[in-house]
Amino acid sequence: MENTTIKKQTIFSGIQPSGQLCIGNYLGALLNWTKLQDDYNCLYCIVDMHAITVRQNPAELRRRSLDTLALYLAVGLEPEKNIMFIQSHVPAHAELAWVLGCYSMFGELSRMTQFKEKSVSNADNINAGLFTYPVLMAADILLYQADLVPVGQDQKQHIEITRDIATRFNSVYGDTFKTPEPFIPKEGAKIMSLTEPTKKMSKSDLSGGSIFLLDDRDTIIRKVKRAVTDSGSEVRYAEGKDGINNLLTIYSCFTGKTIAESEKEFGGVGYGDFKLAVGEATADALARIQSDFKQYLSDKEQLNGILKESSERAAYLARKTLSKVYRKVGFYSL
Ligand code: AQP
Repeated sequence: MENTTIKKQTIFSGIQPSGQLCIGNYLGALLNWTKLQDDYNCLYCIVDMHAITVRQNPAELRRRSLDTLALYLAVGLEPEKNIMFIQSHVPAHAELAWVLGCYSMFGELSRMTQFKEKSVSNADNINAGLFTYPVLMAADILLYQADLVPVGQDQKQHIEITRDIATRFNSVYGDTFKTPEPFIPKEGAKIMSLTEPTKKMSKSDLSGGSIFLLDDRDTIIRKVKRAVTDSGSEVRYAEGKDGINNLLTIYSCFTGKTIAESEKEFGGVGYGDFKLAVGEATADALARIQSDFKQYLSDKEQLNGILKESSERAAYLARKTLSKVYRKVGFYSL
């Protein structure tokens, strides 16, 4: 019989524990991850080293790192199928980032949209880590020779620079890194703020524009009711209707319906009733995640066990790439 065994491809992605996770993180990243766990070798990281590029409260950062793992589990990521670990537990990330920093150009890092945006929102703390964020992200991905990186649209530029850094390194030293591809969901790739629908929803926005995965039902419905829409009255996906487009996207993602089906369902329905339906669909979906989250969080020993085993597996894989890189650049080894 013909051998049809095909080696599974590797996937790497991560989320910063820089705030409560929002439905942007869920629909743009986590939901997509759960669909990949059977067919790929998946590594899902909690990127605490990235998080400190913006000032964090230490106690909260520590707590949120564990909350994030409990959320990974609550959305359906299984520890047997995925390596789920905390970035700072695997020192190879920082080590490779230093080397790659020497193959990353000031000009290309200056062009990163996230750096420009975060320089505005953190004008009092435009630190070097914020600037070299994409280099650390490149290290995260390249360490595991990832084939695919499932991210929201906002991270596409960072995958492109990762590819450029890998190609540059490979052209000097020969084949060392696999050049990864971004893997962006068709729907939910960019969930927008409810209060400013031209801006992406973000976990660090506390002004009411973001729905957090742990928000209670009333809060979710109240936030959606207050969502900015337009002066029209038709629930239709169209140019210039950013608020309605965003709500339609959220509704379709949570109900599994297409945008066209959702438009049809709300034909002739006013914005008020539509918003209520979006709020309820969101709250229903999140209620299931929240109850599982509480259960996982109550067993700290289990969470620590997963982190320990996963970081050992990740460190083993990372070390292989790092040793190769150190040899190629000429570091003396004992
Ligand atoms: N609004 C969004 N729509 C779709 N996907 C999104 N992602 C984030 N926001 C949206 C995706 O979530 C993953 C993790 O993001 P991150 O933690 O690396 O940081 P981020 O992109 O900077 O997310 P936030 O929520 O905006 O964090 P803060 O507020 O701390 O800066 C990524 O795959 C991202 O694409």
